[in-house]
Amino acid sequence: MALVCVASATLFNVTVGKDDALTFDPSTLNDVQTGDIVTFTFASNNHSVTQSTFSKPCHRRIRGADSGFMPVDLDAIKLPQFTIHVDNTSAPLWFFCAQAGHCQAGMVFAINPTEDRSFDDFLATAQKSTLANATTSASLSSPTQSTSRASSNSTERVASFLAILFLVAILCL
Ligand SMILES: [Cu+2]
Repeated sequence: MALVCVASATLFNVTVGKDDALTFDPSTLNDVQTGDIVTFTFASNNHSVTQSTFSKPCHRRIRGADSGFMPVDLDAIKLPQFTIHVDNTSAPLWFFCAQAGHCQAGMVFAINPTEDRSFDDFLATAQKSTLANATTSASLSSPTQSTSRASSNSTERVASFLAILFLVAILCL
């Protein structure tokens, strides 16, 4: 019963650094619903998937999701993965690779971009970002952002997983 309900979450797959390129493939996901799950597979190099904001594509978002760097051995048999449980889709979610220069090279990713806040605009802002700011850690200057966040650390991931289970339990009753 519970398993049937869990299966209603949609699973999305994104490849990071496919064919040694500085890309997320695909670079956008649309129609992602709360409760859906996005799994990033790191295919090359040493990338990250790090949550940012629309206006600052190459800055880590405070308390945003962050895989950290995911180095991939040249002869890797099992590629590293990072999973995000999307727990709020009231606004688009924005991400970049935190490796120096990669964001500026266009290594950015979006969930549910809109016409107003499009992937193309996000990408253009990323490409104009100054490199010096690429790895700036959280400055506590803008706590007023809306809280449309994907989960961040493992504790929060567990928490949102439990939240999903809880929702599923309610839906199944
Ligand atoms: Cu990268």
